[in-house]
Amino acid sequence: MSDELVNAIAEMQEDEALALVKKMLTSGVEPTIVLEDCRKAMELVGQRFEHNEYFIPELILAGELMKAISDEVKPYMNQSVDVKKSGKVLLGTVQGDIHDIGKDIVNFMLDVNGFEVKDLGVDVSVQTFVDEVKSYQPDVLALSGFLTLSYSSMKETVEALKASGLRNKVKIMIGGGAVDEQICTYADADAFGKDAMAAVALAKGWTGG
Ligand code: B12
Repeated sequence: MSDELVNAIAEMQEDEALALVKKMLTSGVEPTIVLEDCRKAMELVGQRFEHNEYFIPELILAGELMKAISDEVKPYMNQSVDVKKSGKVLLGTVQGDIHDIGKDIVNFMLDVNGFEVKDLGVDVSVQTFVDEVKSYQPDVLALSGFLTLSYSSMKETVEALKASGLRNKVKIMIGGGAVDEQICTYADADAFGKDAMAAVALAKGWTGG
């Protein structure tokens, strides 16, 4: 069934994809498997975009479809994990970047795993992150970014926190798209996570949650 879902999403067959997701979830397939299929499908969409087979409208459609699927998956995640608030996470997509599908998955995975999450949305300015770290006092700051240009926004955000004397008060994790260890070193974050489960594992590791 998995390949079917990957293909339906990548081919923009919206109704078929949603029907398959519902069928998988009601027949007991783990929600994380559905999300992994979505990730594979988005990789295909990205490749087709790079090869000029897909254009911006397809990216938008894929984005909307991912959001609809996330809404289907969310209630199943809630059922599968025990809820106890174990720390505060401040989350946002960095300046210049409006990709939020991955961030939203990170948000709900942290939420269902017991974290209080404040989501600042997309294209969040460096100053907003600094102000919010000051007032919300999160245990963890989670920066998301999918564009190459987001790496410098991540670095600038960390630098601004250092300049404000807040850097040592918060653990910083970064993620999204092609973010890796190298970007983590470049931005001087504490860790990077390749997916939402990694985000949860990092946050738990830091808060003892
Ligand atoms: C959908 C999409 C869009 C949609 C976004 C809709 C939305 N609401 O988010 C729209 C149409 C708006 C869009 C716009 C653009 N896009 Co776009 N987009 C994509 C696409 C196809 C999928 C991204 C996605 O959502 N994937 C699904 C999620 C679930 O993926 P995921 O990485 O597995 O997510 C996990 C991890 O990233 C991790 N994670 C995420 N955040 C965090 C944070 C932390 C702290 C941690 C630990 C983990 C973590 O957890 C997630 C869940 O498990 C990608 C291609 C791709 N393969 O990624 C291109 C892609 C990212 N886009 C690209 C481009 C170029 C653009 C545009 C510049 C196009 C244009 N010319 O206008 C604009 C940029 C607008 C802007 N300023 O941001 C390029 C980026 C190239 C680059 N290196 O800079 C890509 C890679 C496509 C490509 N191959 O060329 N895009």
